[in-house]
Amino acid sequence: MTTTLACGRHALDLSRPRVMGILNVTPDSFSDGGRFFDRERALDQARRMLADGADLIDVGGESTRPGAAAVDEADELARVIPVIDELAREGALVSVDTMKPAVMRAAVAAGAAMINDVNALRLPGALEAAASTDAAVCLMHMRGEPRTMQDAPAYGDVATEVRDFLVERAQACEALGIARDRIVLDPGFGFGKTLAHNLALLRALPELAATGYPVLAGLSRKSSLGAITGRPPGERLAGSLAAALAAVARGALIVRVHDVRETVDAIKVWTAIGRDR
Ligand code: 7PJ
Repeated sequence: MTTTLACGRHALDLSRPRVMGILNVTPDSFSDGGRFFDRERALDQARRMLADGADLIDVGGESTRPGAAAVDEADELARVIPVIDELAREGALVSVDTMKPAVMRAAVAAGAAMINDVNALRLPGALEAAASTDAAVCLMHMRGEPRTMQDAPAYGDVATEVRDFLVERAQACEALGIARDRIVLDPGFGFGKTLAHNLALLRALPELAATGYPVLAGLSRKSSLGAITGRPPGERLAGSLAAALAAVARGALIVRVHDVRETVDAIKVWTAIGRDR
């Protein structure tokens, strides 16, 4: 089966796994260089990830890490729109990581070709905002909200609950006119999940892929890898590569990562070995 994801003016060929580079456009707490400095730093990092083989760049201006506070809409727009505009002008396939309908619309108007929503378009107006564009949408499962989601999350059968939720959200998208070939599903590793939940979701990834929607997996540097290895975020590269390959081997077609160069190499080797699958 060959899958092509319709992303606005781009068509992303998913006949092999693709790498999404993570670009956080948040104020640098170690500098007082202001917005221009933050923007140039972000653009440099995005260009480096593209040169390293990233297929798309996920631009985010709101931290959704466990415990993070919400960001004001005007601040989020001011952070992400200039960066999206410039990267799209340079020809990159740009994704916007946001929950807010107004940011989705402005980002697509500035050239974003994918809307990546950790909230699966559940905020009022988000479904309609996405449907008003021709961008792809990544629907991610999250239990609760970032501020409190790691407070004792509990499930019956986590893989089934996550899959059923995502298929229901995909159907809600299709009902509003978002074509099936624009939809990506993501189990949302670390978003209201314990280590055991994350491992169960990874093992069950083939069942999510069997829905027929392309699957995106984001495990890069996440705390589950820290729990397994005892390493802080900056030392989780090896764990992140193992997790990315495990996800790809179980059917993920896009991996969302910080370390693009290393992940691209790992997937190239994995793909070469598996050519005759
Ligand atoms: C994810 C995301 C993820 C998608 C973040 C982090 C936390 N979007 N945004 N999937 N994670 N689709 O990168 O550690 O797993 S922010």
